[in-house]
Amino acid sequence: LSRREGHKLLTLVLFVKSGGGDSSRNSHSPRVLLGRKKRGFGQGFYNGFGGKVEASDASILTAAAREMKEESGLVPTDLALKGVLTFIWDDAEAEQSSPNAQPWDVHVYKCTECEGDVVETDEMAPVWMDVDKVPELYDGRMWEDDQHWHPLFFADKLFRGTFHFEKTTVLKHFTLEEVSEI
Ligand code: 6OG
Repeated sequence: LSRREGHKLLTLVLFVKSGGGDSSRNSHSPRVLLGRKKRGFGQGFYNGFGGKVEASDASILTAAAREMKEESGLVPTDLALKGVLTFIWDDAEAEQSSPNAQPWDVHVYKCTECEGDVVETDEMAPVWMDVDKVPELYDGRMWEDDQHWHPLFFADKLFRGTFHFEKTTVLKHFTLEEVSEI
C-alpha cells in the first residue's frame, strides 16, 4: 500500500511535544510545530513540514526527515508513520502548480523528538501551537482535510483517507477510516 502505481509520494511531519514542564505557559496542552507556508503549493496555509519523495531518497521515512530538516532546521529522531492521505484534484490549477502526476499519497508522520534548533526558512515560517488551539486554524488557514484527520492523529490513531478537491482548495468529498496497521 505504501507505493501505489501512478501515485505521487509525499511526506508530512508533525512534531508534537507533550505539555507541562514549562512554567512560562499557562496551558498544559501538548504543542505542535506548524509552519505557515510562504511559497508554492498551499501558500498561506499552516501545515506540517514535508514535500515530494525524490528518486535519491533511500526511503519514504528518510525523505520525511530530509524535508523536515530543509524546511524547519530540525532533525527528527523518532519518526512514526501514522497515516496515508490520498489527494485528488479535478482542476487545472492544481495540475499546473503540481506538474507531477496525481493522485498524491501523503505519508503523515508523527515526531516527538528532534535535534537542532527551529529556523525560519524561505519555505516556512514556523510557529508552536497548543494542540487544543489548532482548531482555530480550521477557519481557512489550513487545508480543509486537516480538521478531519487531525483528531485521529492527535489521539495517536492510525488512519487512511482519500480527499477530493475542486478548485484546488475546496473539499468536495472524502473517506476516512481508522486502521489497525498501515
Ligand atoms: P511541497 O510543495 O512543499 O509539498 N500537502 C498537504 N497537506 C495537507 N494537510 N493537506 C493537503 O490537502 C495537502 N496537499 C499537500 C504535502 C507539499 C507539502 O504539502 C502537503 C507536503 O508536505 C490537499 O514540496
